[in-house]
Amino acid sequence: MTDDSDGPLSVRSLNFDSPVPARELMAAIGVHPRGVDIMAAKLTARAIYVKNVKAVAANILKQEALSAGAEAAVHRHVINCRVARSDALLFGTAAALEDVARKLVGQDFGLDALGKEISRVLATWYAAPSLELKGRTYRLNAPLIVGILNVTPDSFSDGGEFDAPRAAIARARELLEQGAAVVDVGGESTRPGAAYVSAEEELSRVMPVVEVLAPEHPVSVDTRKAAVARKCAEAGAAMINDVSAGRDEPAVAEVCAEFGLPYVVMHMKGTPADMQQDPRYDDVVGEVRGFLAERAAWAKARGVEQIIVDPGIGFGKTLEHNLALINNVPALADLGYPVMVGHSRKSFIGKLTGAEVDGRLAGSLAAALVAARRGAHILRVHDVAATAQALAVDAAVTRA
Ligand code: HH2
Repeated sequence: MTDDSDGPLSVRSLNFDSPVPARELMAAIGVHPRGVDIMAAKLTARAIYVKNVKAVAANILKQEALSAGAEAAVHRHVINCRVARSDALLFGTAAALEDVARKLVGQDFGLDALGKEISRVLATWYAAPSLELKGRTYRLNAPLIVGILNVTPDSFSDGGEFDAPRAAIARARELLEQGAAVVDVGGESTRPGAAYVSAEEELSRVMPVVEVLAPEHPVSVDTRKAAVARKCAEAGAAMINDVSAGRDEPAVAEVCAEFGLPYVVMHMKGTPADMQQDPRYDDVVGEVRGFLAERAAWAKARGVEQIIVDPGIGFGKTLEHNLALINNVPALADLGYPVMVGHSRKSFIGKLTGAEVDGRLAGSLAAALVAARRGAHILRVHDVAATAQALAVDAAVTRA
């Protein structure tokens, strides 16, 4: 192709999964640095799901969205107020959505609060949270890997493999060398149908490992029990991972507050004993998000400073629920807390592919990459080396 100028004129398609190459290209074109900032916000379209807006407010939302160059899809009877309320799908470039939020602030009919909430959500899209573990700060703009170490006789994947302390400690060191930032030590299996373990029994399993590792390395402890959390915190544990989110023993949160430890609150419907008996939700993403927001606020009110939220893949969820939660990590990340995803080797991969537990590596890596691209900040995995490699290649290719 040519025009009347000197060189050939050409056109080609680009893909910008990450804004980094686009910014670099704009700089190479010679765009003013301020222009790069302004235009980067117009690069990709994103969507926000607004639930339960009054019809009058939905009409205004639609008008403001259109005038900002965005869109708001609302119920067709909003225009004549034949419905009292409507959900809205608001979408456009980040720049346009910011404009919509600004225009809503100060308006009636609940639009002021909506505008402020949209602004808050938009801010979470750009600022990666950070996590402080044993005095070291991790900026979570790339996923942190948490390696799983179950010192149990009955965990679904590695049960019985590492229940002797020496084997467990060696395995932990291996996970750290392979790229885990943290090792999550668990002394009670929470697989579906698992039996309850006493605090004494759990302590006898985890303490020999935590006592050796925690003084040197970031160790997380996967426990629902305050007595276990406390002893491990005293031994130097860096984080507490509570699959009951403080509902079994609220004092777990107090231990985290007292020792200044990050606290993982995970969603589970029911208990490990009954959670897989016909779990039902009207809106799984909305309900899990609401639960995590409530538990995070609860932990914060008890003085916990660092909170991590986790949708609890496989904990009271069908295959469809698990898939929806992994695909909708953005709906969890916009709560403003780091999001952990624990998909590794779980049964949803078996249900999709027919693979047995020890044949689920490829499926686990695929889920890890999708979760990471959707904005998961922490991945809890068994296969650390393979996950680190997959993430490194994914990050390098999308930045090229
Ligand atoms: N999954 C398991 C255990 N603890 N903690 C968080 N935060 N998120 C999870 O998804 C999660 C978790 C279950 O997996 P695993 O530890 O491999 O098995 P088991 O519970 O049988 O020990």
